[in-house]
Amino acid sequence: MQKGLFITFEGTDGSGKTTQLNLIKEYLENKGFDCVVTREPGALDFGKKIRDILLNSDENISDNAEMFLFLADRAQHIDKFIKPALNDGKIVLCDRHVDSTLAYQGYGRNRDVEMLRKLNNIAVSGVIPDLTLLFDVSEENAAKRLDRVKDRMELSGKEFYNAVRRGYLLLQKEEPQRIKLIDANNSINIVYNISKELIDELISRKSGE
Ligand code: T5A
Repeated sequence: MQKGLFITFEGTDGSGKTTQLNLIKEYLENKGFDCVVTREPGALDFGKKIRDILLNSDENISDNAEMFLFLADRAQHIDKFIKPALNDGKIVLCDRHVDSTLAYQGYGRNRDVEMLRKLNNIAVSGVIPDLTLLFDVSEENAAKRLDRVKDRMELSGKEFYNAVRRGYLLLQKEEPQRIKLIDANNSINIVYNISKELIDELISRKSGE
């Protein structure tokens, strides 16, 4: 049985989720919690190879191949890293997880979202995030923040970005208990304070169960 806590950080590219994940890690560690930070794709050696294909390949990767690569990375990551860490009682902070596939491959690439949910369920074999922080940012603000060389996914264009963003907002409406929406157009500090409150609420709720 799972003893730890599983918290995922989601949002479009440039939403600032990695910045917040690192701040939350420090916050929780200062409070004495045992945390591990991880990400999808590419947390493990197996996944690093997949990440390289997905983000850096010049090849014209088909939508199906892209979908299965993200899912393969997740299946291995859950089995070999996330599940064992949760069973050890750790707080797992994960940069992107199942909702990225629904938002990017589902709403972004127009693949059947219900089919993707089923495939996600196979990949995670019963492990569900206790909390998902969704960082929502406008396309203009994200573009300013990502003023660097773009990877293959980031080169998919404005229309794709907006479809992914809308997809995330739909996912949040469907699961408001698990997915908490944060306006990430705000400063790092404001976003951090909101994130901390949501994490504190989760911890006090879980410790009272
Ligand atoms: N993907 C992933 C799928 O399509 N399907 C899947 O199933 C999965 C798992 C992964 C790509 O793969 C896709 C989604 C992605 O396109 P990645 O390299 O892991 O790619 O990239 P991202 O997760 O998108 O991470 P990024 O680093 O691009 O963006 P973040 O994490 O949103 O942003 P962050 O925190 O690194 O910040 C970016 C910059 O903004 C500043 C930071 O200082 C930094 O300079 N910043 C702010 N500036 C102003 N105000 C704020 N509030 C700020 N917050 C951060």
